[in-house]
Amino acid sequence: MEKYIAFDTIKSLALKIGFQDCGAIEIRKLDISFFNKWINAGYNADMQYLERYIDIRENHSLLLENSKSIISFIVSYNIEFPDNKDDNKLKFASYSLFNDYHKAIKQALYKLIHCIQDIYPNFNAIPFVDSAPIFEKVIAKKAGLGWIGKNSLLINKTFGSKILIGEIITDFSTDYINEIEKDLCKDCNNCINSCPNKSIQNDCIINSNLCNSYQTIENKNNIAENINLNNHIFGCDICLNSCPWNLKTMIKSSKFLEINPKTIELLESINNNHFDKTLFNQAKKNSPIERIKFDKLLSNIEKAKTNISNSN
Ligand code: B12
Repeated sequence: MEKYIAFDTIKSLALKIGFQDCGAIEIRKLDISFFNKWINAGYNADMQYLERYIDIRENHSLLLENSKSIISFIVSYNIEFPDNKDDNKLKFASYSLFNDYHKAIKQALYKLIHCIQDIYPNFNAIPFVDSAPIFEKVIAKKAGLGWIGKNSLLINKTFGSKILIGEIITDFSTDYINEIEKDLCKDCNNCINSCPNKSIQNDCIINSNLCNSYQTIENKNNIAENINLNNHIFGCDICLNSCPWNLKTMIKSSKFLEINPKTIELLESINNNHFDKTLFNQAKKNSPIERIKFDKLLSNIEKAKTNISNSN
């Protein structure tokens, strides 16, 4: 029997589950010379894991035997922490307002795969979110879900760039996208100009060494003196918040992302100077902030406060 599924079937199930949109491409080898240049320039900082599995980066089909297609999905998260609206307060990146998106999106993708298998029992697929050596933004762009903005993030015309990406690789063929979105950043340079550390080297090229998101989450060593956290103590949304496409979005978040009230409480108590490790431990459960240790949070807070007092 031919292993084919109509793309409309996938899309209507995905929208019902809570994804904002999806697109499909035929799985093909990628030219990763751009990535190699990025690594050779040292822009991955200490994220050595990015240097591994180059064969899979080049050829995503190695992830599933007889794979035919990658279906890319986007999930909206455009809501802020209440404290983030006040420029004088310390901030968490808005994706950490919700339960851990890796788990939430993967669960939703498994749900989708099971719904498809109810119709096509031999549908074979593996879901991925963030952690696999997959070029998620490039795949999403090729699947017609948006364009790559100057801050290197995928921007969707309807949902902006506060979107997360997940994908499934399957051995079924489907109807592939035949038109990609054109680049609508045009002459806007808001993201480039807004970064306090000038981490955007050139259109689309991020130097992680200078990115507050890297510094506050991934950097296990002391944050360099020249870095200005600009009040950000977990992740950073400065380049996203300066993007006009994030002001136009109608849907604010996917129904399967749940707000975690404990992280709101944690941020408020940090801003009121009365937080402790117990609250941190409660807040980090099923939250993106689980990625850092309590001591790292403390040193981020200290660094952000030093930056604030140096600017006064
Ligand atoms: C490493 C990483 C980081 C690093 C490096 C950031 C970076 N821009 O690469 C750090 C820690 C700094 C980071 C920060 C953030 N991240 Co991050 N990160 C990743 C990760 C794991 C890998 C990205 C990667 O491979 N980078 C290497 C560079 C070279 O590649 P690239 O930027 O993906 O691709 C560019 C080039 O390759 C080039 N290119 C041009 N033509 C072609 C053609 C081909 C064939 C190829 C291969 C490439 C290519 O264009 C691409 C776009 O610039 C992805 C998940 C994933 N598996 O993709 C998430 C991901 C990119 N991050 C995400 C998020 C949400 C963030 C933050 C917003 C979190 C926060 N609020 O703090 C910030 C945003 C900072 C920023 N402006 O990038 C989302 C982005 C969603 C979106 N809308 O695009 C992703 C996709 C995770 C997910 N599953 O949703 N991140």
